[in-house]
Amino acid sequence: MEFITYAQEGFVGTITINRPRALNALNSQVLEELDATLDAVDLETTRCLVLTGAGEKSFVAGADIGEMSTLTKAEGEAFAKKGNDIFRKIETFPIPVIAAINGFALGGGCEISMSCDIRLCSENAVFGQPEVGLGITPGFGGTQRLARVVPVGIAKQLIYTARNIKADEAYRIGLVNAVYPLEELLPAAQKMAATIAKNAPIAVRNCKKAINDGLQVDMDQAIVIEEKLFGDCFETEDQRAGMGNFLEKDKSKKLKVVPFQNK
Ligand code: CO8
Repeated sequence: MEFITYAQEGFVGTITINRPRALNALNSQVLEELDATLDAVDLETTRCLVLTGAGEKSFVAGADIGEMSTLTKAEGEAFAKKGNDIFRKIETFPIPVIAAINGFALGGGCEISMSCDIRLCSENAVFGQPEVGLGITPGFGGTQRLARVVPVGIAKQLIYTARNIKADEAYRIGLVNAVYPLEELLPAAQKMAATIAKNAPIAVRNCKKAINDGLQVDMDQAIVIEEKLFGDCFETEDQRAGMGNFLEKDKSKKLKVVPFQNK
């Protein structure tokens, strides 16, 4: 791979978009390599992912403007679909994905971060959907996900004005969960991922699925989704070990040593 690196430590995988000379802008090759990297994640041994950008300046400065500049209508639609399919793969990935946003998160950069479960950023992070200034709409899910992550009026203001915001404002509007000094960002994201990875992996996966799927339907259907995924946990070793630990007051049997068990 030329533009993506993958590193595994314990149960945590870190994906780095590595095209710093173009501020990690997403061209077709980056997207294809990212797709292949996600497909190659070993879900038997990986319980949480961290997604970040190479360098100290940019997470992802958007889709590649040079590549987009000559697209026809049909090619524009196809390029949007290519990004959307991969971002949706991240959003529905079986395990949690934490975005460690280390600088510019503009256009497609803000959009890819919003397909992640949790967003943490550095103090130098800058967010925005500058597309209308380029004569296009956000095309990698920005019109849909920003309006679901922050209040709809705030999303519309950011998209219509194409104004960039800094980390403190992103935190204030709820676009990110926390802001760190740059050098602390990746360790903090990996520490959070390791904390998630200590918990029962099937239960964590089922929580992600319950939240994601439940948000797509009304509350009556949503609680049925939750009930089913809750029930499924009672077929896992982790449920027996986790509750057994509590009842026996025996802390020696940690969930993290219970082998991953596919239903
Ligand atoms: N695409 C391609 N190249 C980029 C991009 C980008 N989005 N962003 C930066 N680069 C390149 C620059 O061209 C430059 O390359 P070179 O050194 O060869 O000239 C290099 O990265 C460094 O950039 P700058 O010199 O501009 O660095 P500055 O520190 O001066 O500025 C900025 C940093 C402010 C981030 C500036 O680079 C910038 O404004 N970049 C563009 C940001 C932007 O508008 N992003 C949104 C793009 S549109 C989008 O993402 C739509 C997504 C949906 C697509 C739907 C498909 C149809």
